[in-house]
Amino acid sequence: MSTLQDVYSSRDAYTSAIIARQDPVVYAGGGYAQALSSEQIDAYSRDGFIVLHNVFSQAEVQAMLDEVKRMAEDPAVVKLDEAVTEPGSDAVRSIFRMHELSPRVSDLARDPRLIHVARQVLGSEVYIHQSRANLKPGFTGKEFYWHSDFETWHIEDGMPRMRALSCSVLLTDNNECNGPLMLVPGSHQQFIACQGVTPDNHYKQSLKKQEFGVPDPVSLQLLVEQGGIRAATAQAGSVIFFDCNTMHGSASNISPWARANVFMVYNSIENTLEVPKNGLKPRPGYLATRQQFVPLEPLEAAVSV
Ligand code: 6CS
Ligand code: FE
Repeated sequence: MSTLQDVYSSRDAYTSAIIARQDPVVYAGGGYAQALSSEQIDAYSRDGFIVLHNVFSQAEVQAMLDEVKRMAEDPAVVKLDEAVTEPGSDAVRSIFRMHELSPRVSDLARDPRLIHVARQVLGSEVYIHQSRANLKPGFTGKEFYWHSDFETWHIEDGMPRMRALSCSVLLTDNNECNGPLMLVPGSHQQFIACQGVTPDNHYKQSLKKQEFGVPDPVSLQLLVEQGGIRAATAQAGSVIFFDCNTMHGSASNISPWARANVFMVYNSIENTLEVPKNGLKPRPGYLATRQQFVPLEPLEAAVSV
């Protein structure tokens, strides 16, 4: 194990800190693959996210939404550890490992419209670190508090560096009323080291309602004073790509309109997981791939063979 101080240490003391990012946002100058234009790459690099509108057709979205709804009602799926319920109820909040549970989502993970963006930004081949569907039903869907995904993946999963990105494929319209993803532009340039000591098996609680690995109010206020908050409202079929360290969250859904998204987390094959920090036990494989780091084959290549 390295004796060097971890540049992104967090949850090891009672103080918080703001640490400048030590990693690129776009690797290899954005030249590894051609998917986003140079203007789009610049916007992603500056803001830490980009929204691409109408990437998937209505028919594609409908098929994926039907699949997610079917799975959320299938007792054989609901009883899996992969299915996480809302705090205080049996309603399904998230289903993890979607890219292995669903052939349709397995294809989505390798879809050229997603994977080439990930390859271009991360400057290498990529694999799926985590995938999931989030369901935020009308009236009762609960919030996700502000967080940086990288903070959790670094501390709880041992992801070494900031070289991963998420994409959220919108399966319903995300409007200002149904709890859309909110992001803090520019926040990916700062790492917020969080207070508190992580309890054992923290994921059982955090995936319902996260309380450790969330920013303190002063740091959050500073990030928002610098960058503001953007609600990523867009129609079904749009995709939000965001850096692993972009501060984000979403409010509850008291509107009648359901909000459902499928998330894919791509990690660089050069950034595979090490041991978790602070002596924590590794989380289960359905939250963080650590057995096999196989580069994903884009679907077009697989089909043309
Ligand atoms: O614990 C995790 O890995 C995750 N939790 C949240 C709230 N967002 C990203 C990721 O799925
Ligand atoms: Fe997140």
